[in-house]
Amino acid sequence: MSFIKKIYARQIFDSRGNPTIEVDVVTTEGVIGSSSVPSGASRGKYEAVELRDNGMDYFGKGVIKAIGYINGILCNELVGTSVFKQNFIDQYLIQKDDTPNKNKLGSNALLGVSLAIAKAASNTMGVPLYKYLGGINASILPVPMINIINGGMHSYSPISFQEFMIVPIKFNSFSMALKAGIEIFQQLKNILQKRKLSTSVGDEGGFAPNFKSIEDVLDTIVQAIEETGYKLKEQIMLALDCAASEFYKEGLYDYTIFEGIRGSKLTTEQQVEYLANLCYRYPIQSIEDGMDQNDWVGWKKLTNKIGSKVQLVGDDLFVTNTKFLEKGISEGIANSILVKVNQIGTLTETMKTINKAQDAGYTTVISHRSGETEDHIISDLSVAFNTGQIKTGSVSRSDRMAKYNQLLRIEEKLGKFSSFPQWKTFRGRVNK
Ligand code: 2PG
Ligand code: MG
Repeated sequence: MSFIKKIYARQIFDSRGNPTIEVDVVTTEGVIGSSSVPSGASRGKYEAVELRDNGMDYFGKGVIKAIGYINGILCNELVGTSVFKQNFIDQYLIQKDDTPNKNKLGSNALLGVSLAIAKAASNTMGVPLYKYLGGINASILPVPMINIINGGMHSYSPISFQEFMIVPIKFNSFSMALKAGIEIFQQLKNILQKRKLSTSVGDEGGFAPNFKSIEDVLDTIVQAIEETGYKLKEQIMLALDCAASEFYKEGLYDYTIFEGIRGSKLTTEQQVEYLANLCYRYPIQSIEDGMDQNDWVGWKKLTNKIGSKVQLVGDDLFVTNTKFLEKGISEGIANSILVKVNQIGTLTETMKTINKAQDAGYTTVISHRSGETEDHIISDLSVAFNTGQIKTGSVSRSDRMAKYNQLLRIEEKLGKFSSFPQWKTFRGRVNK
């Protein structure tokens, strides 16, 4: 047995230079488990609440209050508990907060502790985190959805959709898939330079130039894939995160918010038609948040229209919460869920959501946040829980590369026991 001797939190800074929390759990044997907490920009309305100080410092974004809860009450009450009691500790954290959206102690305080406990436990056993959590079942490397163009809330590019991703779908290993993604990203840079467009990057490390339209972005990505010598559809598919809740205003999908006068305002029906049309014109394998988080009717229409062919991922819609996911499953809405640990606040609840989705035949995509740190825990979680897919930004900037690099280490460690699911991890249209 190994018991908690001390829990200590400090303020560190994320990839956008905003304060966040790092937690160390120290055991009676002197082992340390550390974790840090990510933060989103296009947050879902029903996510667990991130506690901020709202004071004078850091434009209100300080996390000193949340740190106070960790170093005070949570540390005092958890000292002496075994680090192997993850369920018990998570249950304690949930009850201590005792609000439906964790707004009392803050999901950032709870998550920091929950994840650091798991790290302390795996370090105590001397096994990697993916092994500690997943046992001998942990062997599937995730297919990455690589976000090479950043729009929406993640950049100043005048494009409504937040993420344009490439999906290296037909490769024999994670490392080969990543290689393809990196080469396409570099070729995309060459193309942008030739067009005299900016190659500076947005919050998730993807380029964010002044494109003419959504179609211009997609055509340019297709050009990069083809010029790199990879086969569109056969080897590389496309994926989108529309993050539509960010431009749904007064009952319309309002493209003028990000795109100015060249944008149009679409009704729910027109938005469904537009997305279906894009899937007809481009090999789009996956669309996340194509509809607003409260437009369940629109989501149903989209699912009926293209859900048998395209992976439809609920992010703001499900917020990693079984309550919303259950509604989606029972109403036949979407067919996939984005999983973000800080949307729900504890490791146990994250696991429950993944299990529920997998039981219902929904695909699962583990995801970073736009504000990240060097912590690469989501890579371990993707292998431990067999999510099959990961979304962790572009292939630039260390906050994003940390996750890919950790997956390379895991792949190396698993050796011949690792597998890469290719198209099997997706639902719907795939060129096999
Ligand atoms: C998303 C995420 C991550 P954010 O919408 O899927 O890409 O963005 O962390 O800003 O909510
Ligand atoms: Mg999203």
